Amino acid sequence: MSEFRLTTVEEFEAATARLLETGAKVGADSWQARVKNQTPHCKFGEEGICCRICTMGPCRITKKAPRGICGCDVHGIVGRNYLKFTAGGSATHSDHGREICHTLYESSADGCYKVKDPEKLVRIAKEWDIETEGKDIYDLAHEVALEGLMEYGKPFGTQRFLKRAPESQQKLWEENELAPHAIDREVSRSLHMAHMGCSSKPEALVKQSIRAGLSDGWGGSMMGTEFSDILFGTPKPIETEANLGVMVEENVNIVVHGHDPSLSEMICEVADSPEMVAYAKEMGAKGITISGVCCTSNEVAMRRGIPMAGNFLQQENVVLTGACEAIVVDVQCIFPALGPLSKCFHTKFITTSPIAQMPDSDFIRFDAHTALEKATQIVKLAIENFKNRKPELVYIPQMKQKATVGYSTEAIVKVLDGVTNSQVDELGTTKPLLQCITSGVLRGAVAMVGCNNPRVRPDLAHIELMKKMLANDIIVIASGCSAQAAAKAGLMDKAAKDICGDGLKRVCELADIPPVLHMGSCVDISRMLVLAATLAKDAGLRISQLPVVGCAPEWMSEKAVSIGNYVIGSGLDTFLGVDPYASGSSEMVEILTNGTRQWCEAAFTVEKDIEKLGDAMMARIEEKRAALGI
Ligand code: MSK
Repeated sequence: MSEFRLTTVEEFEAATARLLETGAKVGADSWQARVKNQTPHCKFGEEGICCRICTMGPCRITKKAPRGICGCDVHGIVGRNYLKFTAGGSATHSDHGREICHTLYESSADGCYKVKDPEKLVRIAKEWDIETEGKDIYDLAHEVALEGLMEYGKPFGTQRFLKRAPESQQKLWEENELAPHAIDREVSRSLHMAHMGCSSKPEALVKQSIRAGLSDGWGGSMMGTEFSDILFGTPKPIETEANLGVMVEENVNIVVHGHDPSLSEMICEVADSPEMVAYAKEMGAKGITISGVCCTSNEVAMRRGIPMAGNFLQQENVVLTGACEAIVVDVQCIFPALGPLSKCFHTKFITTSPIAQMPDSDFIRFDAHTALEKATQIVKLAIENFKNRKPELVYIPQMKQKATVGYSTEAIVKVLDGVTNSQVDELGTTKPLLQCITSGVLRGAVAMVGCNNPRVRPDLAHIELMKKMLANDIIVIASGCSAQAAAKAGLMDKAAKDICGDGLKRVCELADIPPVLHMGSCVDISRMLVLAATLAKDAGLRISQLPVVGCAPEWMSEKAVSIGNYVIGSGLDTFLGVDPYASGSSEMVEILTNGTRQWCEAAFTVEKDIEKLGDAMMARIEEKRAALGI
């Protein structure tokens, strides 16, 4: 009998409660307490009906005051807020992608950053019509990076990676004026449209939201993913572990948090060196443990098997263990609360990017030229901090699960080759996966993404929805904090096949995969776009015809709205468990949940009840199957 057992959300919560007791002893604040202080939330904000884009207001829409001072109605106000939200997310992901372009540009044979996947570099250069013959690999890297950077501001033309989509999708984008131009231009056009006295027509605002989202998904994020692969290697299946129990009491614990792998990769590289391990021993520790939180954790887990301490709402927990010598962050999803919290313990809160500067942190500026030197400084600081631990505050919940991660699109295609008996003539096709879907062995696939959020019981929706999909032979691919929720629960352990329906269980056994495939970080949702595009092309279908849907049941950030826009913009219905501050406008609700179908053949469903959300996803998958006659 297998000893496999999923970890429950109740167990996560019990561990957190124990950590909060430590927090109470030292007077630490927590997100749980701040949620209480912030409740009830502002109704106007929740419904998206407060406008503060000029100083005539702020204007709030009520029955008595149905228009703002400029005369804008509720639909225009909600639409503009939605577009600004999207633009914030698109800018953030895309700027992450730009940083990676710069890192690639700085790569050299004797520098801090090298090219680890030259085949991918050459493949992308050819895709972009860049001459590769006889070129030094670093000359080519610079050329590709420069071309990538031009995607942000080029005056003419649309995003290069759009050509990866099936022609039918490209046609839809062209016909409906959704094809994004330069990435920065789409963000800037969004802010322009949402400025006082510009667009107030919901259709126009939603269309621009989709375009700005697409410039993220098929532009900034896709470059972030692809160029990270070139620099740090394209992920392949690798074993790791997840949850707070990955921190080791006897070791120096360094937690990396944020998004950009340029920092975390270098920290891992340095911490692994014999000199640093020896130094840690000299300082009284047994060794060094690097673990991660949020997407930077996903990046190093996928490529190095670095364990995942937790996801977004566990970032305070790693400090509350009293065993974290340093939490090292770059950009995005970092609680400013980590500053004051770390002061209650011995933990060093180290910020590294001019983009995310926070009070009560040690700022050690990180860049491509000095990466090795700065990473060494950070690791040494953490090691030297080991002696400052307060033993009476140390408690690491002994809770962790095994996980197999590293399922890039390339890896998925490769592992599923073994599933069917048929000879796969052409390496790199998704035909075996298609055969599983067509035959009904798998009913379809769900892309589970996004954050966790105190608005819903954290992690519960991710885990319960995944279990439901697996039991019904729907394979799950996951990224971001959703992937970490799955890993913490044990759904990325290959033994989790035992909770799947017979068809999926068989596929997991034949391909030797877990039923939830870890596809990476938030920018790696671009991998999901490539997978969906390849499936559609190999099947001769439009993306919208595939029995595949997207789901973000606990999302919270602007980036997630941008993602939602590019996922529906690419033809995949998307199911949300949290409303995007749009419920105040009936017109906006209608467009987002139905109207967008006329432009991109997909729309959102918003449903807070997890059971109903899961049922709706399965019903949509079955509808798509029925339409295909499979
Ligand atoms: S980290 S955007 S909390 S998924 Fe990418 Fe997690 Fe959401 Fe940040």
